[in-house]
Amino acid sequence: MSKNEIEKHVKGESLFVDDFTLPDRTWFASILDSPIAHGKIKHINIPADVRAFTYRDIPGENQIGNIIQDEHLLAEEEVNYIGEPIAIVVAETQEKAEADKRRIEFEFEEHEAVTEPREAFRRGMLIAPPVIFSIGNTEEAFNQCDYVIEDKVEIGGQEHLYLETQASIAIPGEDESVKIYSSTQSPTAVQRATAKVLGVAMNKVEVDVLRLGGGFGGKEDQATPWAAMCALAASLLNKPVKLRLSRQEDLRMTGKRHPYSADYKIGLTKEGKILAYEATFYQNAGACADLSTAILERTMFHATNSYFIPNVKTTGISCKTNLPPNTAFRGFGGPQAMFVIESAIFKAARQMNVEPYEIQRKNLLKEGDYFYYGQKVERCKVGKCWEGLEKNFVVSKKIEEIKKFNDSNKLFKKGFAFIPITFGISFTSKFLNQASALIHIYTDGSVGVSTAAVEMGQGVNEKIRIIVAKALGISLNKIKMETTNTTRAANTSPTAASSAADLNGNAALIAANELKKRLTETAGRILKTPGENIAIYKDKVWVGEKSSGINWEELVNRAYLMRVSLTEQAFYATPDIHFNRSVNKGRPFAYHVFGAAFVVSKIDVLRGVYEIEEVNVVHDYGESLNITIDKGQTEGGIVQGIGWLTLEELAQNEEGKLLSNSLSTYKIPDIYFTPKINIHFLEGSKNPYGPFKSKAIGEPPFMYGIGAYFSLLSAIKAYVGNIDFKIHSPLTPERALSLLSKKKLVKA
Ligand code: MTE
Ligand code: QUE
Ligand code: MOS
Repeated sequence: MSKNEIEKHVKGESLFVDDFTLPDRTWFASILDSPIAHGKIKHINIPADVRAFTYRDIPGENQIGNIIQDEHLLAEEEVNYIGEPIAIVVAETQEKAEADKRRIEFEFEEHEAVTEPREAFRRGMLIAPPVIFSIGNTEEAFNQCDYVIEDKVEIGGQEHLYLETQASIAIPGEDESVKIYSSTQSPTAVQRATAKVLGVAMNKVEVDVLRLGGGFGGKEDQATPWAAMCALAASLLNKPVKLRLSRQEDLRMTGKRHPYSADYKIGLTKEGKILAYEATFYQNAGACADLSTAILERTMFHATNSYFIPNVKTTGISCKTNLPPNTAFRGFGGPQAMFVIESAIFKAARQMNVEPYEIQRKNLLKEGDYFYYGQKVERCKVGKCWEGLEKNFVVSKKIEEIKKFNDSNKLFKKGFAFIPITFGISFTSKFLNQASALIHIYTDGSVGVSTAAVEMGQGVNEKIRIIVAKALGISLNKIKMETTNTTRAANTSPTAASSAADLNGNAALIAANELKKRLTETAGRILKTPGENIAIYKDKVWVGEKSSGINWEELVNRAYLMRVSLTEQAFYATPDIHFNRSVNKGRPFAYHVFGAAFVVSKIDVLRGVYEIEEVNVVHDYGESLNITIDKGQTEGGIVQGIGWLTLEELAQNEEGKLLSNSLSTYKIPDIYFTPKINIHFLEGSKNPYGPFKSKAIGEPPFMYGIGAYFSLLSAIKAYVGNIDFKIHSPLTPERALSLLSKKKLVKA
């Protein structure tokens, strides 16, 4: 019997890297990191009795950059952010490694640090040349508009705060090989970077991943350095080495969701039709590229959220600053883009003296429209989801009640906001849209499935088990998901872009269908009837409607004796996707996920403290593989999205030092802050690109959190009146209070 993840988590039986039994003679590593954001290392003095490795000890290349080769594993002469790794200190115990680290003396020459993206842009510090996406002619269109609104938006970053910090164990083997246990979303990225650093071939590096205690994008590119440092130390010492960051180290040294600063210009007719939209996104990339360019590109794709706009021009600028390299985080740049257009609509509504939802509804995407990057809008469900809010939650009545509440309450005000979402599914780098699966059926009928998918709490393993069980016609408990291992699934794409269940599930489905076909033919041979008369379901072999008396275990064992292969490997590559970067047009996404939410909030006007009361959602799941998992992903995403725009504030001082460097200064939503979440599963959606017509779920619900921000602004407006606000996220209680204080108090 194989248990599912939830059961193991609840019973405390799930293992994480820190729980693994260590081999004898394992040493422990601690990382010496830069205390300054920008400068030169003048000298480092490592005492003779301290074991430490610097870039000089690297046998291969000191380079771990993925998309752009601009990231050292260990700093050479220059440091570019606080927390940049300089040396790996190793000892027989963790305590000794840390004590030894404190005995290392160093001297720096400090240079000026830049932490703001617009400042970096002014100085020409860019990760890559700016990118422009456009359609139509915005300048001409603005001339035809009755309203044109221009403004700036400031968007904060976000700490991933996965429960399990970055961790890895490396065990050296014979012939220059190394085996790495890593908490990574991208086993192949770890394998490739480690091979490069060690100067060995990729087949010398085996990476194994059991599960992650959360990733959220923070272990896509950024699990790599820790695994590579661990492997480097293991290889140089010829001993197993464990490296696990403490929470404070993890907060200090790893990158976060990108903060953005943006300019926009939106033009509308007096009827509320959006005719033109321009936006410039200044992305705060941090000190190296990491995945920033791919993230910025997704920002461009989602610039118009769920709206059809005929004239659009967006500019994306990835700015290099002296902060840890910012990285993937649920939504991958999409949420920032959607926040900017929602800000523009909020401001336009103020100017036009209408509710934002009137503009939102009037401009929703319709079947057959085109996204401004050239993709046709197909199987569009956003209008259905929006209408579903009234049908399922009678939101018009909720709005009436909110108005009544505000009329009769002075010290508390309620607000509401609608938020539609449209999120493209596929990696926008086409080559990443591939996956493989390897299925073994053992002679006792039990099944082992390996794919490239990494389980990180999102339920991908359970979804793949469900797919294989359905396809083979056997019960779930016969199927075990194996670890994600580079020797069983090679050249893996990261588990990311919400695509892991689609890509790996489709690969597993192909493999399972092939095995099923083979076993059906085998049963036909045994029962002396053509294969097409045979069916396998409920763990039994059936001839037509009648049980054949042969069960799954017996069939498998007979097949083995008849020398029929009980193993299948399969490959899946998403069809129908393409994108031409010379014109920035194409069909980058296999499909889109749609949804709409209505968010109610309440604010204490004297204190600025608030509550998000309820989030009502109609979401398009396709045909859900598992309703419990999909509901959990929706709820988790919503709470994480609300946290990003409300409580979670990353504070740095001008020298680039993280001030919100512990959980007492960085606040995330807890169970008391979590709103009531009501979810309606949209009916009648079938996704031709998903296994068993399902849809991806991991990232899209995060963006319902945007509704919480504008719901709070609506509550603040109910108190201060229709005055102008600066849009600056997160809307912490402090910031809310400062907006509330703008009320002009008239003396009686
Ligand atoms: N859910 C949990 N519990 N833990 C996670 O780390 N990561 C999110 C999302 N949901 C995450 C999660 C992110 S960023 C992505 S891209 C998807 O899960 C990835 O998994 P999927 O492709 O299987 O949906
Ligand atoms: C969404 C994603 C990713 C993405 C594009 C998306 C992602 C990712 C990459 C990427 C791109 C180019 C590379 C590379 C990775 O693109 O997670 O190694 O060379 O890693 O739309 O989630
Ligand atoms: Mo998710 S940000 O694509 O790991």
